[in-house]
Amino acid sequence: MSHDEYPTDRPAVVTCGLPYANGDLHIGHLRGYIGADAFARALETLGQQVAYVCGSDMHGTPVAVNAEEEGVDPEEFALRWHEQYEETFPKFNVEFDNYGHTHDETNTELTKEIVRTLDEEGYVYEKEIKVAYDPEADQYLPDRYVVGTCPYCGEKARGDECDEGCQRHLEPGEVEDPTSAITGNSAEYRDRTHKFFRVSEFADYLTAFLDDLEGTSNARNQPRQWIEDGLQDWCITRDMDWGIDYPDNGDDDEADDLVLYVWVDAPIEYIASTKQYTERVGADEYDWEEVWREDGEIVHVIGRDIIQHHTIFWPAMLEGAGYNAPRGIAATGFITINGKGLSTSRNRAIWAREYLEEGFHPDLLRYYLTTTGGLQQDVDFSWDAFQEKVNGELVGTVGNFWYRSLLFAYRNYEGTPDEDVSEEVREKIEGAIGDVREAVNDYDLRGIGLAAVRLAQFGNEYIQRNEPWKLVDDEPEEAARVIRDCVQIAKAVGVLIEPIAPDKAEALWAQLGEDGSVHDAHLQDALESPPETFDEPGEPFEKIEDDRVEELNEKLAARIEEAASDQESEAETETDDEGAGESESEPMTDTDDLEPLLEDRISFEEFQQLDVRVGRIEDAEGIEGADDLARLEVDIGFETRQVVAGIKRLHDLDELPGTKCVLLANMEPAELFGVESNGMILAAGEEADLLTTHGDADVGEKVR
Ligand code: B3M
Ligand code: ZN
Repeated sequence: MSHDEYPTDRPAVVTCGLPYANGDLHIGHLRGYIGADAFARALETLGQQVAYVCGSDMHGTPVAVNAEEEGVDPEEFALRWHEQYEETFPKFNVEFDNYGHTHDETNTELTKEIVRTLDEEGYVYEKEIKVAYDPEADQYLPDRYVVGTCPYCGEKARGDECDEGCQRHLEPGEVEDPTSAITGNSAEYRDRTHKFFRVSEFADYLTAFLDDLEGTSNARNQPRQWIEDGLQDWCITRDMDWGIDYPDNGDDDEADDLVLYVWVDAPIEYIASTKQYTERVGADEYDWEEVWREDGEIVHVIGRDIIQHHTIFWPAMLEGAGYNAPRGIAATGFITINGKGLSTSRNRAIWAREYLEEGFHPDLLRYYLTTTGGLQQDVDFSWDAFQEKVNGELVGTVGNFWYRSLLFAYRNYEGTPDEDVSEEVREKIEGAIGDVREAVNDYDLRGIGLAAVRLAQFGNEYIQRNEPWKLVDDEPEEAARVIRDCVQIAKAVGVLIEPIAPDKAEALWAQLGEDGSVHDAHLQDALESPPETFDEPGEPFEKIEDDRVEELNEKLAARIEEAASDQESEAETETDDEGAGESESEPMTDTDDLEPLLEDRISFEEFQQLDVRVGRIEDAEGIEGADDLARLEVDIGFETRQVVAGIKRLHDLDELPGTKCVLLANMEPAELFGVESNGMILAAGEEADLLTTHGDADVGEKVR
C-alpha cells in the first residue's frame, strides 16, 4: 500500500461489497455500488489506472436459507439472482470492469489455493467446538440457521452476526439462547471438529495496518477497539453442503464434509474478479498480480456493518497468504426511508426495479445517494427530498446553467465564440479541479459532486452578473467573451460531474460536439476549448412535479401497510434481509461529518455581546438572480427587520411566514445582491435547519 497522493503510477482496483445472490436489489445496495462506481470513475478522471470489480456472493446461509424457503437448489437459486444483478447494475450506470461470482472456477480455485497456503504457513488448526443442531430438522445450524441473543450487547442476533445490535461478527456457539430458524425449536449443541484461522497472531500486524489505512474514519478506528479487546481465532468452516469444499490436502478426514465459511471465499472474489479482468484484457493493459501481489492500490467500498470482516479477517488472510494490503476502506452509512430503517421484510425499501419502472433517470438517484450526506453518514431517502434535490440542484442549478448558456451561445454564435477564457473563469475551474482531486484523496464522494454543482452555481451567478443579453447589441465583443467563459464552465461542469452523473455528462459532451467520450476525459480536459460549433441544446433535466411525488408517497405507504398486514397474518420469522446496510436501528450522527468543535473558549461577557432575539418570519421571497438567497421580513417585537438568508433552495419559502425563528439582531448590516441584510437568522447544518423556540417565548425575547 502506498501513501502517494492519487493519481499514482500503479494500477488501482476499486471493489464494493458483494451482494448476496438471494433477493431483489434495493436502494441500500445501490448506495454502495453507485458510490464505488463514482469513486472509481473519479480516480480515473485524475489519470489513475483503475479496475472496478465485483461479483455475486453465492454461498453461505444467506443464500441457502432463502433457496430452501423457495424449495430450490441453492446453486440454481443463486445463479438466477446473479444473472439479474448483472443486468441491473448497468441500468444504474454501475459499470464493472469485471463482474464474476464466488462459485465460479476462478474464485473456487483461488480460494482453495489461499486456504492451502494459510494451512501450510501454520495459520490453520483444528479444534473441537460446540455447534448448534436441530434434532427435528436433523441438521446442524450454522449462521443464519440459528437465532438468539448477542452475548456482547443483548440484542437479538443471528448465528454469525449481531445484525440488529452491535454489528459484531459472532463465532459458532457464541449466540445465547439459540433457536433453530427452521423449526423454531431450541437448538442443542453437538461436538464437531472445525478449522480455525489464527487471527490472534496478527494483532501487531493489524495495528500497523490500521495506522496506514486510508478511507473513512469508522473503518480506520472501530477495529482498534476489537484488537485491544483481544482478537479471537476465526472458525473458517461450516457444517453445510453449499459452499466451497475445504481444500483436501491429503491427510484430512473430518474436514472432508466441511465447506469454507462464506466470509473466506467472498472477499477472495475481489482478487478473482480482478484476475478475470486481466485474463480478458491482457496483463499489458491491466496486471492483477501487480495490484494484489505487489504494490497496487486496493480500495474497498463496503457497508459499515462489515467493517470487521474487511479490517481484521481479510487483511490477516491477505498477509498470511502473501498478498498486498488494502490502501483504503470506505464504509458507508445505512439508508433510511422516510426516517425509518430500511426493511425488506416490511417492504420499506425503494427497489431498484421499481425506481427504473417509475422512469427516473439513473443519474438522479446516483446524484442523490452520493451527495445527500457524507459517505459514512446514514442517508435518508424520501421522494420529497429526492424531488427537492433534483429540482433544486440538478434542474435548477446544473441543468439551468447548461441550457441557458449553451442556448445563448448557439443562438448568437452557433457554438463557442472565438474568444479567450478569462482569468477569473480559468482560476475558478482550476479551483474546482483542485477540489475534486482533494475530495478523491479524502474518499469524499459528496465533495466530488458538490465541486461540480458549485461550479455551475458560479456559472449562473456569472451569467447573471454580466448580463450578456444586454451586451449583445451594443458591446458584442464583451458579450462574446462572457459567453465564451460560460461555454467553458459548462464543459468543465460536465467533466467534473461525470463520476456522479455519467450519462448526463456524456449527453453534454455530445451536445458540445466533442469527440470521443467524456468517460475517457481527465480533469484537465475541463480547461480545453470546446468545438467551435454545436447544435441547438435541449433541457438536460426534467423537473419532478408535486403530484408525481404525492403519488409515489402513496404507493410506498400502501405497500408498507400491505406488508404489515401480511406479516400480522403470517407472523413469519424474519430471514429475508440481506445485509447491504440494512438495519432497523435509528440513524446515528457521525461526528466525522461535523465541523470540529472550536478549541478557543469565550467569556460570558463576550457571549452577552450577542443580541440574539426570538423573531417571527412575516414574509419570505427569493432574491431574483441569486440561486440561494432569500429576503425575509422578521418581526422582532421592537421592529421588523429585513434579513437576507441563504435558504432559497433549502426551504419552501411560502411555508415560512408565521414561523418563529432566532435572529442575531446586532449583526453588522450587509448588502447581498443589492439587498440590505439587517440581522442574521440562525440555522443548523448544510440544509439550513432553521432554529426556533420550543415553548411560547414571545417575539422580541432575548436568547440567553
Ligand atoms: N455478501 C453482503 C453484506 O454482508 C456480503 C458482502 C461480502 S463482501 C466480501 O453486506
Ligand atoms: Zn451485539
